[in-house]
Formats: sequence, C-alpha cells, structure tokens
Amino acid sequence: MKPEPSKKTEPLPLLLLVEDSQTTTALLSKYLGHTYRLLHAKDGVQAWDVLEKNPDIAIVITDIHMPNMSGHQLLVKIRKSDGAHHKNMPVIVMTTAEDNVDRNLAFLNGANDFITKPIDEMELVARLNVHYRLARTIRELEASKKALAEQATTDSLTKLKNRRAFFENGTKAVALARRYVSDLSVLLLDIDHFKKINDTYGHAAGDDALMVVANILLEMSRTEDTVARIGGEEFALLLPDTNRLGTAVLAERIRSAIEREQFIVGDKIVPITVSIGIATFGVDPADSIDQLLGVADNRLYLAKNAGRNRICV
Ligand code: GH3
Ligand code: MG
Ligand code: MG
Ligand code: MG
Ligand code: MG
Repeated sequence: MKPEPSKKTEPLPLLLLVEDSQTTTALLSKYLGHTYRLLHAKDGVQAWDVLEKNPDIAIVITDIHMPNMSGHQLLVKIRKSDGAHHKNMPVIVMTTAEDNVDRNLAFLNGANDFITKPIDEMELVARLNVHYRLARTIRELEASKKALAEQATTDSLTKLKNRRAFFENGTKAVALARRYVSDLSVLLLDIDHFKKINDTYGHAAGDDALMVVANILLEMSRTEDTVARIGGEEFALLLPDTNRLGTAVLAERIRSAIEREQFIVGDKIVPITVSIGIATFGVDPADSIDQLLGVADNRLYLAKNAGRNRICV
C-alpha cells in the first residue's frame, strides 16, 4: 500500500509525526517506516520548527494533547501561515474514539481527516495515502495552471513577453503614470530589412537573429521594464519612471549595441541594424497605451524613411 510516488526513483514522501507519547511514536514509526520517511516532533512548538526547516514535508499526522503547544494550536498556526505550502499541508489528527469534541474542533481548525486511537495500521496507511495523493494532485494542478498563465503571456520563440502581455502591462502602467504623475515611455523597435536575412540565410537564421536582438534588449533593460516581442520582427519596451531623455539615451545604446553585435551565420558575419521610435506619456499626445504605441510607431516609420539604423524621438 505504497502512496505510489510519481517516479520509481523518487524518494519516499516525507511525513511529520507529532506525538508526545513514546509508545505511540514507536508504534507509528513501525507502521509507516516503509511508506514514508519520518520526521518526529514531540509537541506543536517542535513541529512548527521542523516544518519551517523542511519545506519538502508532504503530510503531517498529529496528536491533540501535548505539552507546550497542542495539536489544535498547531493546526491553527499551519492554516494561518503565509506560505501556500504550509497553509495547504494535509494534516491528520489522532483522537480517541469517544472524543468527538476534539475531533470536531480539529476539523473546525482545518484538519483534513482524523484517525482514532488505538490505531489500526491498515486504516492509518490508507487515510494518509488518500490525503498525500490528493495534495500531490492539487500541487500538480496548481503548477500547470501557473505554466498555462505564463504561456499565455510569453512569446514562444524568444521567451520575452508577448503582445498581449505588453498591452496588459501597458494599460496598468498608463493608469499608474496618470495617477502618480510619474514618467512612462515606450520604445518600439523594428529590425531593418529582416526579410533579406530570411531570404538570404534561411528562416532558422532569421529566428536566431530574433533571439540575439531579444537577448540584447533583456540585458539592457531593468526588471521593472516590460520587454516584449509584439510582432514578427518588432519589439516593444515599456519603461516606467523613464522620461523622454532617458528613453532616447537607452534607444541609442540599444541601436548601437545591435549594430556592433557580431551575428554569425555559417562562416559569415551578418550585420543587423534596427530602427527605433519612442514616445513618452504626458509629453506626447497619447491617453492610452495604444495611442502611446501609435506615436512611437509614427516615429519608427520616420526612422525607416530617413534611412534606417537610427532612432526618431
Ligand atoms: P523594414 O526594414 O522595412 O522593416 O523591412 P523588413 O524586411 O524588416 O520588413 P518586412 O515587414 O517586409 O518583413 C518582415 C519579415 O519578418 C517578413 C516575415 O517573413 C519575417 N518574420 C516574421 N516573423 C518571423 C519569425 O518568427 N521568424 C522569422 N525567421 N521571420 C519572421
Ligand atoms: Mg498526547
Ligand atoms: Mg515592415
Ligand atoms: Mg523590419
Ligand atoms: Mg516590421
């Protein structure tokens, strides 16, 4: 009756047994030793300490009546904790068969299940396994939910933010800049004659060039900035607390870094250049992220017409 670790090579799940009686501890260790790796605490205070030090604990089984901190108090502390891990920890309480007051209180305090003393080995293992598996399934669901949410805002080629994320973040950033009268700029960048790179060296080389540009943009930006690929060979940066001058300086640094980059395809060094348009909230006539990007796009168009490999502010 093993709790079926998802891979054969995985170590046994870690279980914390909280019990002040040595006899019960010895008995439970014998029952559970083959199925779980056991940690032991003799009261709630010790249990909390062990929980804090061992984030990989998968399940807790606790006695109710213990010195220093009871099982009830431990439950309350676990359910009130900040970290999602402890908060959602499966906790099974041990009570005596006749003690339904303790049992009901434990449920009110957030226990997942109970088992009555004297403890039946088969029932103990079965109940623990149910809750261990359930908790594991919840963890997996939460992980895939997070991965999906990330996917929805990530550009699959460059791993930058995608167009959708740029507009989501941009909408929030415009609201903040308006409310706090703070600086906000956007920088729109388009690779020059990118079609030629594709046509001459192939689509894979074109993809590599996109990655090179993406990495330069990431290197040159701050963590507060949103760096996005918003079209085929078009990138946009959302720059909070950045004024027109700061944005122009950054744009020129990016332009020259990309121009200097030695992009190698086979045995050739292929020059890449970009054109950039910028716009600043509160300075340019724009009330929304769409309008701000529109201003930057008009300037990008001017930069292209003026001969490319340049910025227009
Ligand atoms: P300009 O200097 O005016 O910007 O010229 P350009 O050639 O860069 O612009 P154009 O819009 O004519 O061509 C963009 C090309 O980008 C066309 C398209 O096939 C290519 N492209 C779009 N997405 C991708 C992609 O994900 N990978 C690759 N390799 N190419 C892409
Ligand atoms: Mg006790
Ligand atoms: Mg174009
Ligand atoms: Mg282009
Ligand atoms: Mg383009």
